Amino acid sequence: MIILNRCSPLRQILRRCYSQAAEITSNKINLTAFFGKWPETEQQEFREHMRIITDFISESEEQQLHEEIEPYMSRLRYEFDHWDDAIHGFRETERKKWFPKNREILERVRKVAFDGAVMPYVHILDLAPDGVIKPHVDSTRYCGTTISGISLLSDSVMRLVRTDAQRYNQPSSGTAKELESKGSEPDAAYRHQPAASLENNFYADLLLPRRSLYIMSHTARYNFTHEILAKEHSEFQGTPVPKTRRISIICRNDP
Ligand SMILES: O=C(O)CCC(=O)C(=O)O
Repeated sequence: MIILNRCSPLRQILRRCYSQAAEITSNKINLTAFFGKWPETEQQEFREHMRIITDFISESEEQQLHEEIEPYMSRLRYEFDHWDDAIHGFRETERKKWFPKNREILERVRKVAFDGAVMPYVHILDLAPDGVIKPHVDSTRYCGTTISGISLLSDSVMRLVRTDAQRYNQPSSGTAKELESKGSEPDAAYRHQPAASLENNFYADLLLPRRSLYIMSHTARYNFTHEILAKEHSEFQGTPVPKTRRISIICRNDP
């Protein structure tokens, strides 16, 4: 159960966000911090294509998801050497069949994030407290326009950095195959790590509160790397965001 004590970092951030009245509509907190010189149209698109829904699941739903996953997950060992070097300190699995009450939650994800069409296998990624997801772009060979994730057990900060690669205007500028032939997707890896430095670039930090759902699609999914900041760098707008063990329940659509 989350108890936000009066001084908790998340509460401080939310209080500050709430006080930035101009940026907030009645039920929308600004959980995105923009850095660098964003072209206006690209920032507008990004806002549409990178959404966070806070309190997407209740505390008891978080618990029931955790209870279903934990018996399997706890038997796996955290891996610190991922074959594509994108993730450290993690264990993962895929699950197709869910208890009915958890199936209902995934049905809500399907409706809100995917317009109905989602892959049947759900990816579960359990990141150790000292685990990290390094900057990468999910391969267009294995994943379509949209990636969504429910965060369990911990808040975290996700950073999206504009890649140097040519802008991918899905869907008209090319299929995954065409992109590969242009050199944008060089191999069959699940995750690519294209050049995306912070210098002379623009990027965004997103506060992902525990029990929120993020929906990353189109420009946010194709033209930006995403990463989960390591605990020693986990801060949002200057306030530390303690990252403990985090489990994400990730849905994707077909390429
Ligand atoms: O844990 C998350 O929410 C993101 C996972 C991710 O980036 C990946 O599996 O490629």
